[in-house]
Amino acid sequence: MHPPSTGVSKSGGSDHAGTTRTCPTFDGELDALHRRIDPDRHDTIYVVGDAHGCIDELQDLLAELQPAEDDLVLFVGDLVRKGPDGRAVLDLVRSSPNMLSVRGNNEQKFIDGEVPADRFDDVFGYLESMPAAASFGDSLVVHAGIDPRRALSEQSLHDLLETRAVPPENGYDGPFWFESYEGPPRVFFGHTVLSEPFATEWAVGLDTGCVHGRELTAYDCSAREFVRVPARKTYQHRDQAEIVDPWAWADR
Ligand SMILES: [Mn+2]
Repeated sequence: MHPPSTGVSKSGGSDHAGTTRTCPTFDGELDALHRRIDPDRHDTIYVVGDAHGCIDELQDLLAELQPAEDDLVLFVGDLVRKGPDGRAVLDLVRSSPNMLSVRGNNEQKFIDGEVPADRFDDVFGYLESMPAAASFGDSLVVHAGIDPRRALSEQSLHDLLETRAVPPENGYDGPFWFESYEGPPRVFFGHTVLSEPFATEWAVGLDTGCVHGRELTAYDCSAREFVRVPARKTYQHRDQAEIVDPWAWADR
């Protein structure tokens, strides 16, 4: 039997979205790339998984969420690449006062000049301004995850953008970082394509492979539930071996 895929376990107990108990803190370069959000400034915070240019599905999701001006729509990054119109997704986020995204490994590829970013030349400054982490209360939003073997203060930018399985291997065979991670903080993440979203006391996985013809998912931190919209089409094929059942490890 799988645990329920929505909400916080009873043992979680606390109000993760609204109560400031522990402020996640980083050191070094990540300290400057950490955006602290005052949850009291927002009515509801929604955290959204990897959009990868799926602007139509993002509009569908926003139509479901109906975010107000005093809500915050917070993205786990990878707004761009793979899908139909990354520029449209980035433009929507950067022009909306109630939206913010941490950077994903795909934004970082632009920043590092690893891939051509011709259509993003004029917004390069915005890409560089994207934080690597955002936090509210004792919740933390990063693109990929954190290395559970080390303290938050010992994470690198690479850790936050690329972690999937616990090193030395970092592929789709696991063991995944969220199997052994115990917070605080509770970490919201994307990057690893999941067969369904999942929430445990310490991790909330939101990349449900929209660009691969699956779903775009948000977590409503007030209602403590997922909001999911289907992809309109498959923009990029993905092998089943690279889609993780987030609960498989719980049965091991
Ligand atoms: Mn991604």
